[in-house]
Amino acid sequence: MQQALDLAGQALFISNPNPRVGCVLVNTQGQVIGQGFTQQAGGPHAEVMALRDAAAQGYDTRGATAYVTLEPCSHTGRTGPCCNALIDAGIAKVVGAITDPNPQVAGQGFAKLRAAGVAVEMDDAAGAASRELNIGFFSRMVRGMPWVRMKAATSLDGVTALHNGQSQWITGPEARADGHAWRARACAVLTGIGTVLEDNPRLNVREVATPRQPKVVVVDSKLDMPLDAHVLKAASGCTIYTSSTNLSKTEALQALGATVIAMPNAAGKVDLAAMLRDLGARGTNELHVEAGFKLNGSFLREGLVDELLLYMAPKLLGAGAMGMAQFGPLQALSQATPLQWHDVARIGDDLRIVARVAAR
Ligand code: AOF
Ligand code: ZN
Repeated sequence: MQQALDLAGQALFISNPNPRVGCVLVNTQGQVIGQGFTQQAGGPHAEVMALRDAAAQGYDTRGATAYVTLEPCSHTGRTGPCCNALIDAGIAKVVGAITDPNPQVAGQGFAKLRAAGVAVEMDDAAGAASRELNIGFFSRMVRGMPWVRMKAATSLDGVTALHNGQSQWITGPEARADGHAWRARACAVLTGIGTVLEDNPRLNVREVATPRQPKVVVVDSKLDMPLDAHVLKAASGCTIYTSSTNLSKTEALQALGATVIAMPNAAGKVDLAAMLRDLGARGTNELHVEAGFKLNGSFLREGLVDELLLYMAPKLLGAGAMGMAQFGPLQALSQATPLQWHDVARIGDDLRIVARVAAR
């Protein structure tokens, strides 16, 4: 099962919005006869890849055990049901890590296997690892919203930019490259119009090799997006959430290939919670937020952030500078956003902290 989990990890940049799944086939002599992991969306699932691997090597799969990091699917989506493929191949036993939260599967895969006489066992420890690897997929399936990961690069005293806006570069090249790997695993990278106007970022993945680029999402209340902004050329497309009804600007952006979605709240800003539900409905598992002070503050104030990905440089930038998010001022320490350390690592000269917002 550990081998299957390692294989699932190889789908990290590849399978979105499908979950990252690995499968290992072991015959009655205890020999590994096939391995596979989920391919790009619309491509074969892990089980089919493992069965093909076994067939390519001339192995007989009858009587074998399949270790799978997610319940084999029972439905026909873009591909056929893996359950049927396993049954047809004569697999005798399936060890599954966790039930597929997709309502189209949700236990029916295991039931179908059992009904066909296949023994089914669960490996709950592996289930926790599989869930963690697919935190965005589970979030989308269970909550209808992506897993929101907010990235920031700060000094040790939490400064993201000087009073004059200067912010490049607080952290070092290793942290920058690492940040691109987190972009690569996301279904979409989100920023605000302020960042687009200030930095004209591309928000694509450059520092690591990836077969697919994340979508780019911009929160742009008034449709201030310049028609020559880099984000409009995003390889996987650019989606703009707005509260503006300016038809000519909307049409100009659409003519450039952008998707423009009006989602206003009562205050005339973009309704961020509704936007997240819409992104969920559009198949966004992990949403990587790389925004400025104001939009970060709105996300945090509205309780919409699941995880902080913080790179901290060993330097102090002092007063008069900007923090990572504008919210507050709080009146009591009890109003703090409680976090839990999830992971701490040293990346080059910087610290990388992954902290999760604790349930209040
Ligand atoms: C599996 N093995 O490796 C993965 C599964 O549109 P489709 O046909 O690709 O189906 C996508 C759904 O299949 C996805 O939402 C999830 O429920 C399941 N993913 N299932 O048996 C796999 N990646
Ligand atoms: Zn499947």
